[in-house]
Order: sequence, then C-alpha cells, then structure tokens
Amino acid sequence: MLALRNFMLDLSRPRVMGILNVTPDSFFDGGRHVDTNAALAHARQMAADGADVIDVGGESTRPGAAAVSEDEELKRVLPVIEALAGEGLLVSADTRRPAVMRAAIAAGAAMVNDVGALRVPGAMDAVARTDAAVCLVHMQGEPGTMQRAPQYADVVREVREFLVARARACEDAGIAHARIVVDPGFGFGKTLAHNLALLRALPDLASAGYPVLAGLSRKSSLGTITGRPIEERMPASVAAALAAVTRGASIVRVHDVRETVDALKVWLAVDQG
Ligand code: 9MG
Repeated sequence: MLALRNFMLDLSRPRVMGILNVTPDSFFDGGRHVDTNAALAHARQMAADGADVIDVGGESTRPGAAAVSEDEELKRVLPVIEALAGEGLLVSADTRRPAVMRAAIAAGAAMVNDVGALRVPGAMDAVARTDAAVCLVHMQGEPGTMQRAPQYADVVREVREFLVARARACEDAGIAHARIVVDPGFGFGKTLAHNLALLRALPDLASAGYPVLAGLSRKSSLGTITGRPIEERMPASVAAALAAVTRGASIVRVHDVRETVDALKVWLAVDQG
C-alpha cells in the first residue's frame, strides 16, 4: 500500500502514472497541453484510460530546456492540479521547488514527484509537514548537463545506496515509510548501458523495501535500441513498462496510458491468473 494523504493505493498490482506536461518544451509532448483546458482534457482522458495517478509538471527536465521562474511554474500547474484534485483524481506534482510543492499540496496534490529527491533546501520539510506521498528520483548531475558524460564505478550499487539514504533521511524528517516511493531515474545522468543495468537490477532495488517507480516512456535509450524517433517509440515504451513491472516496479510513469494499461492487463491475466 502507498499512502497518498487519506488515500491508500493498493500496490499488489502494478499501477500507472500518466504524464501531464504543462510545458511548451518537454521532450515528447512539449506545447501540447500548455493551455489549462487542453491539459485538463488530456488528464481526464488518461484517467478514463486507466491512469491511477496524474503527474503534473510545469518545468521540463530535458537537457537544454529553458529555465522557468517559480511564478511561471506555479501559474502553469496550480489551476490544473486544483481542477483535477477537485474531480477526485490522484494528482502528483512533478517539481523540485519547495514553494511549488507546498502550493501544489495545498491545491490538492497527493504526491510530490521530485527528480532532485528532496535535496533542495526546504524541500524535505515542505513534504514532511504534510501527509503527501513522495517519489525520490536518482539523478547524477543537473538536467542541463547530466547526459554529457555520466560515470559510475557501480551504477546499481550507487543508485540503490543513494535512494535508500534519501528514503531514510525522509523517514528521519517525519515522512512515513508508507508514503515513500523510489525511482532509479532512467535517463537522468545515465547511458544506455547504465539504464539497462538498472532495469535488470530492479528486483535488487525493490528488495530495499520501498515501492519502485520506473519511467522509461519514450526516452532516448529506447530510441537508441530501436532506431526510432520519439513519436514512434510507443511500442518500445510499452515493452519497457512490462520489463519494469516483471522485475518488481510497482508504478510505471508513461505517456501512453491506454496501451500500457492494456498490456498490463494481458500480462496480469497470464502471470497472476
Ligand atoms: C519528471 N520525470 C521525468 N522522467 C521521470 C522519471 O523517469 N521518473 C520520475 N519519477 N519522474 C520523471
């Protein structure tokens, strides 16, 4: 079970987080949902298609993306979060900024998805003072430069140790174990070889005792493997989501909700009767 404020999400079957980028420049769907009404329509469609959580982000973390002011980020995400939470949907706020975390939770977000793993001063406190869940993501470097020359002596060990240390720091700060999710951060300062090693080692990460979230949807590693541009990576993304859940991921973060949900239904029917 994952505790998201007063909602308990049963993780005995894999769950789907739908990606909603309210940005002009995200790597796959940048610009499509900047308008609040377009964003809401897309989120409602993802929920109807079976998304369990909608992850709302107002700042792109893709390398080279333009910096966004805090005010602009708030202006983009708050009306969307407020409307979706008001409709009873589980909403996650994809942000690294403590002020955005606080405002998003006040607007109804039940989870914070932080690619910085609450390392910005004030971020851990912003979550700890609430009953929201948190997803702690591993990232080597900073979004602008992280893909230049990622290096690890042992990527699996380093990512696991980092995530367990951050999760324990959260617990020390008062965030209950049941509210914490960890994520190896595919593509966040990682080569294809690093991503594949982490994907193969997901059972090891899951054995740390926190639910694992995996985000591979449309990412460049899938383009490297298949030779396909971003618009043609849906089948590869579905395959990657299945590869992740068969290795113990509890939640997959995806653009293609309907296709992923169908694939998971088939896998579940075969695998778990
Ligand atoms: C915001 N964002 C982009 N990629 C991501 C990933 O792989 N995991 C999580 N949790 N967030 C991500």
